[in-house]
Amino acid sequence: MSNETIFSKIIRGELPCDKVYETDDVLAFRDINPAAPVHVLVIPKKPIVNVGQADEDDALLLGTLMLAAKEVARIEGLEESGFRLVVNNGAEVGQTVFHLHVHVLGGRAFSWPPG
Ligand code: DGP
Repeated sequence: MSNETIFSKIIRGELPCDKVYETDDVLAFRDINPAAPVHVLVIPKKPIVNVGQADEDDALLLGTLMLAAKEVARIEGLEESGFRLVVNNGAEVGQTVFHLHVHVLGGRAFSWPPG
């Protein structure tokens, strides 16, 4: 199954993004429709659909994604105030782009449980 999404175009530089952080393996950029004062998406450059479709071979990359999210939080000055990481897995829970991404959210108070 092809996993060409809008994020593929962003990774290839065919669509612009407001980049926050990049390595050989991951890219982080601001969400186009921010849900908080800080709302950054961290994605693997490998086109994994979501966590549910990741496999054992992706273990290192999944860890790298979490550490990249932590680095984004540091860059955005969220270490003291805290931040929330969200990973939607499937359309039923709100996934709209089928390329794995970690939402890094911060800069306001959050309630629990999420909606
Ligand atoms: P999700 O609902 O978890 O699949 O989140 C997808 C997010 O991607 C959503 O918050 C909006 C964001 N998004 C969709 N298209 C674009 C785009 O072209 N550029 C940027 N920066 N963000 C996008």
